[in-house]
Amino acid sequence: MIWNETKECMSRDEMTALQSARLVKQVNHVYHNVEFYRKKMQEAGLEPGDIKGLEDIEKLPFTTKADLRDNYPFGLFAVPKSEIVRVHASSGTTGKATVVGYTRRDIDTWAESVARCITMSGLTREDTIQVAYGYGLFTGGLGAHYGAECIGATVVPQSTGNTKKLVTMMCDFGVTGIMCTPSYLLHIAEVINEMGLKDQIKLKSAICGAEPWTEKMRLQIEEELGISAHDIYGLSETMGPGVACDCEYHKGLHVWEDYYLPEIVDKDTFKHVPDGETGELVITNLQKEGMPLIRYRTKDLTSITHEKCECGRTAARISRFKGRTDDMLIIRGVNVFPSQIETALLEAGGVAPQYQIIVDRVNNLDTLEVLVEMEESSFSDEVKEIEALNKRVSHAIQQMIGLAVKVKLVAPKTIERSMGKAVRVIDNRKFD
Ligand code: DLL
Repeated sequence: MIWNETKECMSRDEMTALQSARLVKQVNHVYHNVEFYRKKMQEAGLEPGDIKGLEDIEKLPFTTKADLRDNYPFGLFAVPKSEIVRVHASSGTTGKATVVGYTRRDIDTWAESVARCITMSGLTREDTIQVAYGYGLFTGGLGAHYGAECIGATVVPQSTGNTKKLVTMMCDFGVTGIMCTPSYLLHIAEVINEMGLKDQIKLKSAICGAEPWTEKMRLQIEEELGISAHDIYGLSETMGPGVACDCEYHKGLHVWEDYYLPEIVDKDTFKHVPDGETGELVITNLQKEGMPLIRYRTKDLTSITHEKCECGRTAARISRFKGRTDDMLIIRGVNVFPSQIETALLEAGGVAPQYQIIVDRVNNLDTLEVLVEMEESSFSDEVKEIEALNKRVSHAIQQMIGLAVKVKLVAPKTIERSMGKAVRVIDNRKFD
């Protein structure tokens, strides 16, 4: 297995040949099994035979999050439902989740992608790994879990929640690896200090992702905990965590190109940009069976290099993410679109769709506050009425995005109006 021999890599020519063969096979698979792709290719005047290898990739149309939403829930599945052994889901822009399905082989492919990342961080079957991503529809928990089991490590499926308990177990179980969001790991480091247990932890490596973070923050984590911290990238649409991860040199994230074909396109023209130039990352699933995506526009901005890394690996590297082309926020690892909050406000009633989202980071934990204007008819001096409205609005938002939120109701017409685009989001966290 490749994750056992992490540094024995293919040459670029071998990789290109493998990618070409897999692309041709994948295009045939989706054309014959997914009406959406068949129609899209026909509209573009394409037949599967027109795609003979990587050189033809730009002929293929893109796939977007909207396509997933329009085909909700199972319209993009490429195998009979009986072959699907798992589904995951993440936030859609308006409340409808985007659903992904996996065959048994997909679960293995995914586990192997994550296993390669864990191995690259230096952890082995001798290690005990605490998985502190959320378990459930989010791909973080189970994705990390299966990857850690795949290398034969002892897995502690902690999930998120009680941080003191997590720290106690970290000490008692002799945990040597942790997988969680970087902001949560900084919070865990604080709790370790508060509990006076710094001397007792045995952590060696952390594999953190699911949200943007800076090199400065990575170094801070390494210093506070005396460990090596690695950046893992992925998205539920194309599988989950494990598309790419950085090695011990931390000079970009190695993409597992035999599974995920990366392209970087100009965010306006959608044409390929040269290596080193920033653009939108587009991913094609080369090996996924259940719901393969062809040229999926991730909306994540990065650049790519195909130069061999100092570590010896030949896998292309993408740079730390430089932002997104859309307005998606990632709050405590949860994806939130401002439009979801707007939808929740309209559903709750009694408030105007005039709002402002304020995101901050307090003690290394993200906080979310939403200022909402009351409608004239619900504006009153009755404290109880206002409290009831606040509760209803908070509940509606929480139901929609799955995160606790502090709602502050304000008088009608007090949120500053903008001449152009409304300023919906004030993000006080620093990512650069
Ligand atoms: O966040 C999958 C994941 C779980 C990745 C655990 C890594 C670790 P989604 O919820 O679908 O899936 O969110 C995907 O999160 O398009 C990026 O915008 C952002 N993201 C994920 N990893 C990173 C990272 C998971 N390392 C979206 N750096 C992606 C920056 C990241 N952004």
